[in-house]
Amino acid sequence: DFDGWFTEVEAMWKGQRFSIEVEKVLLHKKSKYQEILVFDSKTWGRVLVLDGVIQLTTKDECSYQEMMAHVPLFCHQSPDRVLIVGGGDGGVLREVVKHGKVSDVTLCEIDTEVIAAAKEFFGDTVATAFDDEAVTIVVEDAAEFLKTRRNMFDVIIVDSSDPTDADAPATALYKPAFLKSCSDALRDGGILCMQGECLWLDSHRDLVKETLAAMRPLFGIRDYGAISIPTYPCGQIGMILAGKYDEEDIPSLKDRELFFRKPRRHLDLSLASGPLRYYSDYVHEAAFVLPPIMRNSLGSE
Ligand code: AAT
Repeated sequence: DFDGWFTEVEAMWKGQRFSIEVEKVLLHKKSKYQEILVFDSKTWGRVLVLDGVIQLTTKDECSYQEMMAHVPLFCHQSPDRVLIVGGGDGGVLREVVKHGKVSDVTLCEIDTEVIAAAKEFFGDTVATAFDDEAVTIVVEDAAEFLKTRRNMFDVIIVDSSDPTDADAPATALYKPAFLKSCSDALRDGGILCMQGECLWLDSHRDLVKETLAAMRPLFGIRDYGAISIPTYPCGQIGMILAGKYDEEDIPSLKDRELFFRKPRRHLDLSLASGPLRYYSDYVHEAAFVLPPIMRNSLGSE
């Protein structure tokens, strides 16, 4: 039934299909947790697919990976210890290690075979920082890993796949218990940045609203920023951001509303291994300028 095209079909975005023309399949196997597919495409570079859902193409991955890393890191005054949840392809990790201030990055990925596939097929593009001396890799379900961690991290980036069904590995990461674990694992003033799905899709928008509501008692400040990415569903994904502050820490409502919307620090590009392709100060600020249809769909948030 293979006609030279990969087509993403998924119940979370029923009624639509996105296809990419395949040049060559490089890997197709089942791991303990999911089906892993890597192929070279005709026009989007090399592609990683998990359980039928596109995780990245080398042509547009820069937008998601750079924003998920740099928006929370530049909102933090002095990020020292960072946790990446998921992200086994190494792309967010590649961005985090560009920050000289970060002395310690832990990546907690459930599926060792995703890391292996990333090293083998994306070693010179995406999986470039696994050997950095600041990096510790943990192969574990992050929902379990975080249960026992307290006041450890300045920034937690949840670069997870979608909670496509009850058994999907990422489903636990969108539950209130996991958000509570993240809050406990952050130091005061710490920042959580979660893969924020797509506001054009009803199922995703409901999930974003539920997540923001569940964050309310745990995090004094919350926000949503949008990212353009052609090969994710509908071409848009978001970041759900939350700050571990008490309301008394930042008494002004305006200051809380604006907290994430301007970078507090700037990347010294001479320290970075190469220029950034998507993130800039302007793009950081622009991510939070949501069109009314999106801002309104988030309700009171
Ligand atoms: N960096 C862009 C790609 C991702 S990767 C998502 C990763 O999260 C996968 O490698 C998956 O194995 C891992 N993962 C899923 N559940 C868990 C868990 N419970 N603990 C640790 N790691 C987990 C994101 C793509 C977004 C797709 C948007 N449609």
